[in-house]
Amino acid sequence: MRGLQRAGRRSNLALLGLLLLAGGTGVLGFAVGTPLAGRVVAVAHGAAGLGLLLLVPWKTVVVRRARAKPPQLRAPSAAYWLTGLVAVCVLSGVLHAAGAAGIWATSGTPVAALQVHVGAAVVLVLALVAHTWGRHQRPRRVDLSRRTLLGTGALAGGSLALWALTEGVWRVTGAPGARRSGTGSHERGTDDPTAMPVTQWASDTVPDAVGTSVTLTGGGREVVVPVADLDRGDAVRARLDCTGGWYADQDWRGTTLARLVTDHLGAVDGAQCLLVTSVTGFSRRVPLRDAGGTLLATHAAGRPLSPGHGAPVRLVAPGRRGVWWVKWVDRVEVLDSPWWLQPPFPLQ
Ligand SMILES: Nc1nc2c(c(=O)[nH]1)N[C@H]1C(S)=C(S)[C@@H](COP(=O)(O)O)O[C@H]1N2
Ligand SMILES: [Mo]
Repeated sequence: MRGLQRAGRRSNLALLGLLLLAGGTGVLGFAVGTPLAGRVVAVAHGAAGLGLLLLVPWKTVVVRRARAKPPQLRAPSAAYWLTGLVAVCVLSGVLHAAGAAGIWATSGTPVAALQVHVGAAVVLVLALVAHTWGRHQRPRRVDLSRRTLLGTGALAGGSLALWALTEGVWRVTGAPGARRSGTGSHERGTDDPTAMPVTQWASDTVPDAVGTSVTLTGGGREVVVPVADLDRGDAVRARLDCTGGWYADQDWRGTTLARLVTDHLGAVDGAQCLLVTSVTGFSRRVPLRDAGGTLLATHAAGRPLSPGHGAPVRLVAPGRRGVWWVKWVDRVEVLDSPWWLQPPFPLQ
């Protein structure tokens, strides 16, 4: 009985650990944009999610045992809800990874599986908090025992093996999943902006009217720069990688933020970051050190931007996720406060 209890406690902790890891890497995955960091986070996320499947047999024992207790001591049917939610999360995650996301797409934006995944995950977090509330497990000596460490290692190894197995399946079957980027995104519309999805972060919409200039402020000065003066031939090939699960590589053209500021304002005392704001109010603060590689782009693949993609001018922030690539830029402000003084993700 003791052994069973300990096994139950251990599988509960392992379950919670994997869920926290899956949730944490899920959120982090939205923030990383570079190939290596994206890869590490995406692998950890996939392995943690699939590792949950390895715990199913053990958790079944725990739940069965709870059922055998008098009703007032039983885990409520929350267990079934949680199991269902985890199943939906894992299944939609695997479907997205495989590349089956487009199946449910109705509006041309093939992100449905991922939306189901994120939606179910949010509900799962709430349900999990409700379920574990009052079931505090105080850390015990045994948690650091050799056996526990071995068990943790076995679970980690098994999870990674499961993840590798799915990747192998995509390769052997030729599923689109085999061609995903390091962050886990599927390619859509590289070198063809017309085939690239038009995506908004949350509640923003394509504006009816946009300006024909960008207002630049800093050091107590204000300059209105006509859009026509923004095509300075600064070019960069960069990947727009949306957290909705797709990416596209394009040749972008316009002017770097560094050149914009130098040309029109010169040196600005105490400058720390550049606040780039859309006509819609959507904004991001870009660190000054990135200004040389960040573009105000007027063209993609040699053609002027389409309205959906941010015409007449948008931000191109290489190495950062799509959510940083402010569309329909209206204002650029040189600020003497740090770039990280902003919510990690926009609120609109
Ligand atoms: N003004 C504004 N800019 C925005 C967004 C937005 O909602 N509003 N969404 C961002 C997100 S999440 C992405 S992925 C890209 C999508 O660019 P696209 O529609 O040109 O593909 O724009 C970014 N720029
Ligand atoms: Mo996005």
